[in-house]
Amino acid sequence: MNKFDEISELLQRGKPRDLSALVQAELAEGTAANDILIRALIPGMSAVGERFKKNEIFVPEVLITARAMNAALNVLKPALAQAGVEPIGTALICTVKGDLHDIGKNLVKMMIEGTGIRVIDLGVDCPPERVVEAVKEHKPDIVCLSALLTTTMVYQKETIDALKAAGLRDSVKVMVGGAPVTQAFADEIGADAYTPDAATAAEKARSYFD
Ligand code: B1M
Repeated sequence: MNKFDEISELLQRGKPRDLSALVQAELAEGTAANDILIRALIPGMSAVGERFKKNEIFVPEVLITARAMNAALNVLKPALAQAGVEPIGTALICTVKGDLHDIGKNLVKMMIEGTGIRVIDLGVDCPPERVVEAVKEHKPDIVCLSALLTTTMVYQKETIDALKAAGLRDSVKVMVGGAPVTQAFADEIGADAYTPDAATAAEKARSYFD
């Protein structure tokens, strides 16, 4: 078994301590954080998703894996985020109302922080009104909305509509993403950008300051 398979295996078995130790050891040996992410952790989560879909595993097992994934992401965080100097701008990020998935959001947050943008994280299950309040309070340049469920994507639209109703829509760029989200959906709801993954989201966010 190669090192990436080993990391993926520990993730799928939901072993946060062993997983964090192995990820740390790989970083110390010079393996790139991005390789660990793309060749081990993300495929591991996809495998868990497949087994969840086929009813081979259930919510408690997926939660345990999610905890292990977040532990591994915390180990990768310093390597993914470059040491920041003065932030070039501010972004708000959240998972929309009704949606508790936070791994993708956390990853997008880390990668955007890595470009020198300060990120304020409103967490999960974030209703449109809370985003509006936070935009008033923090005056961000960008609002990032994550949705993992077909039933919660609609709150990306509702959040954009709430920003419009509050007269704040033109003060921010709205970026949307998450597994069920597409470019067509983003266009339909009037988002400024759709990006399929965290690295592209970070690139796009950075491009607003070029
Ligand atoms: Co849930 N779940 N889940 N789940 N879960 C999915 C999403 C699902 C596809 C599984 C499946 O059936 N195969 C399915 C959704 C079906 C659908 O709507 N199309 C599903 C379901 C049905 C559910 C429940 C309804 C199950 C139930 O209770 N019966 C329930 C809903 C709870 C709720 O939110 N209200 C539920 C619960 C859970 C757990 C709590 C157990 C757990 C989440 C724990 C946590 O996040 N802390 C969980 C998990 C872990 C998953 C899977 C297995 C993995 C998601 C994940 O973290 N992927 C997922 C199956 C899958 O995705 N294969 C599944 C890894 C992560 C790195 O990828 O989040 O896609 P992702 O993020 C990517 C991109 O999408 C993008 O960048 C990231 C990385 O490059 N991106 C953005 C994400 N957000 C972005 C924002 C941006 C830009 C890019 O903005 C700028």
